[in-house]
Amino acid sequence: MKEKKLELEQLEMDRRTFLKTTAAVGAAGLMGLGTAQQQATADQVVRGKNARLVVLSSRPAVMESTLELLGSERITSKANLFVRNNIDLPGLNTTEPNVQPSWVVEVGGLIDPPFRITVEELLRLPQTEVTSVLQCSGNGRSFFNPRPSGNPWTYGGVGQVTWRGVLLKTLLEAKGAKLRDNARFITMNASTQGGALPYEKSFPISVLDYNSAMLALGMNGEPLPAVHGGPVRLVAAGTFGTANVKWLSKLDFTATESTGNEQVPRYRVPMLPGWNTPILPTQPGSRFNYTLNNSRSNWGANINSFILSPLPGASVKGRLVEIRGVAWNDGLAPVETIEVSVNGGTSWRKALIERDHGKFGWYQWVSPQLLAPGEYEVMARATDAVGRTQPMNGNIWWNERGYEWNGVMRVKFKVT
Ligand SMILES: Nc1nc2c(c(=O)[nH]1)N[C@H]1C(S)=C(S)[C@@H](COP(=O)(O)O)O[C@H]1N2
Ligand SMILES: [Mo]
Repeated sequence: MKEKKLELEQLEMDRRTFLKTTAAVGAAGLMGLGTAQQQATADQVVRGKNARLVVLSSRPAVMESTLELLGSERITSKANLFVRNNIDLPGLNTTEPNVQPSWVVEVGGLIDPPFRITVEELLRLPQTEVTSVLQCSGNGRSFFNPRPSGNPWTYGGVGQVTWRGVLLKTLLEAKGAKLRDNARFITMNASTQGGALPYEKSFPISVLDYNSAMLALGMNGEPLPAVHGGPVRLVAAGTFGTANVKWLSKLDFTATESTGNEQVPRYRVPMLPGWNTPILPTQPGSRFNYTLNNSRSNWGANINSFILSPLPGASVKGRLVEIRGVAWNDGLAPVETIEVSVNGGTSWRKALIERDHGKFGWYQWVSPQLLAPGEYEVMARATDAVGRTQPMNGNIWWNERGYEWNGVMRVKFKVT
């Protein structure tokens, strides 16, 4: 028990040191990519991005948003949305649309008949809108101890956007295409145009029913920005970013999941096979030999919540302090409660859910607290209708590649 507590304190110290260092030199300095002066700013790496995004890598482009920016808008604007490219695609590093009406998506595999469809044709089919949280499964990686390798995301690898496109179901209906009985997975490929390597990912076919899986052509009321996958991207609401394949060129219905590098060993957590069952705990610092059978892909997003106000280190006026934030999950069950503690977890109080954006979006919550002048640390913990909740110590789910962090967030601030 004592050991656990120490571990927690150590984790918290690492986190604080990390946040301080990050603020001082920029995450790029930590990655050894160069000094803060040499590092290009987000708007220089991707045209149209807010310069305040934190660049984690400039080639390929990887950048995260900040708690402040996430708290400043209900729907994350294209300027403030994180970017995660596995491949350097300089020609697509812009938030402008990628206008290519004759772009083709090939749909095949275990489907009759297979077909090809252009972006122009997709735009003529019935369009659906869904607001959902897009999050990199590596978000929060830098809070794991010991720190796994990979981009050192803090909290900014996430955003809430409104997608517009053609539901896969609608598309199959429009084409009169029927799945064969042995179709179990949707396996997607990104375009290899511009010399890009193939990016191949699979989803279990159940995303068709639960996740509003669509070929997205628009984001936040505009054509899909080039850097976010324009002209067409697969979006399966409620799932982690990784399988939401940008620049989609091929979609196959398959009996098994892809064995490509992006499916295994990358983007997996140790566990028994299945949809969104808990991660198998592994010893922090240990190695794990990922196979399709002893691990699963990052699929449904695990439940999480962020405190967006006050910001870490803020000084706010008492006595009435409104703690604000967001919570979300995979959309399979509603987020029911967000509990807030301002005394280190001794007591918790239910926050009020002020607004939601549908089952795949953020639940915005507020917790009014009467606080005398002093120093505080606030925590928030979300729980959904089937009892899924966040661990107090996110490190219990430590995994070699640092995915799916959802530990309870702690924010220190001052009341004057
Ligand atoms: N073609 C392609 N699709 C991709 C990726 C990629 O590198 N190439 N990265 C994936 C990952 S890991 C994430 S988190 C999301 C990020 O989406 P964004 O860059 O639009 O924010 O895209 C996913 N789709
Ligand atoms: Mo990701």
